[in-house]
Amino acid sequence: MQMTLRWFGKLDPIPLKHIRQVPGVTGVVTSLMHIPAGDVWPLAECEAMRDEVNAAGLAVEVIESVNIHEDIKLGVPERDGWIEAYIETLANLSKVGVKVVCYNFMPVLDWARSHLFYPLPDGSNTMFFSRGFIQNTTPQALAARYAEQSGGIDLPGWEPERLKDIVATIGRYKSVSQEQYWDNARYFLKKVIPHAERLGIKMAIHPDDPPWPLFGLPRLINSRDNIKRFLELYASPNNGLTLCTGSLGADPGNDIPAVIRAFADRIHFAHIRNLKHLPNGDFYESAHPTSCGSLNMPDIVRAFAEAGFDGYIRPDHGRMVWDETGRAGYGLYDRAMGAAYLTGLWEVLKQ
Ligand SMILES: [Mn+2]
Repeated sequence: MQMTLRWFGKLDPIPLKHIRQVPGVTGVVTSLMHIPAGDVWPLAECEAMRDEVNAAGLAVEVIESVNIHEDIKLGVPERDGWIEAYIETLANLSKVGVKVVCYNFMPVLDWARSHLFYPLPDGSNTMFFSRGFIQNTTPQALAARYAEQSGGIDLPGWEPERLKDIVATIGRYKSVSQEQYWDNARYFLKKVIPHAERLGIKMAIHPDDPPWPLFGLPRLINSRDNIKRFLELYASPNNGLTLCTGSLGADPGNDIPAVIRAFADRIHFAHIRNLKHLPNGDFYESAHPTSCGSLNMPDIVRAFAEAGFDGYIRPDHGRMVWDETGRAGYGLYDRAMGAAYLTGLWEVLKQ
């Protein structure tokens, strides 16, 4: 297991030297967030990213995310050009030592929450998902709400360039059925995975967050059965999974340790965090320890340890504690506590 933290490059208020001081963390997971989805990541920028991280004594072997252009997800003829660009980005990343690329195949919207800074009784705040709120809002209203709440920081998956045509983009999906969406994913994998194999890059798809449909859009990666179906679309170790306990775990019907055991040889990267289910189906992102949420964290880490997992992990989102401000879900303090907690579990379970 190699412990990492996500870092947002020049857009991140947290300096690499602080991440370097979190015990057990040997690398960061990062991306070139300023490059619009679909455009090639220039080699020079990939090299500069690697050099900056390495100079801080950290590795950068996992990228999160290389976003997929909507034309690929929609399956329109223009997709071939975007797929070629995607492969070129993978080639440039392989040249700077990247081993794993985390990505998602969610239409238009990445993750969604109703609240970015929901206050908890202990005085911390966290991201919250209210089913009632989301059912009664629109994507535009949600984007405006994030813009207002996020303190001027671009959120991954809710970048302004992605949102400027949000209504029109969602409209384009009206003619894409769930089965057509599976076909579009298969088309992408068939074109990209042979190159990932050649380049030594393991593709690791992130589950849909939350793992149920939003605004009538299709969903792929939300259950054990659908993960199996996705991995079988292209049988290769390079067609793999990012196991995100918080995303899959938002559905209490998903048995996370069982999913880990079922697909261990295809899991290249893991986001390990806890969340708290509320009786009405809402949830919030809790502190990492078992006592704070609804997931049994030793059971999850044990499933990885027993499978001989040697990939990358990171604590996922954290709460904002100790008056820290910054990017929702990505303060330093609570994620550092999460990393230390997971490192402790790992030490015990590997004995
Ligand atoms: Mn995740």
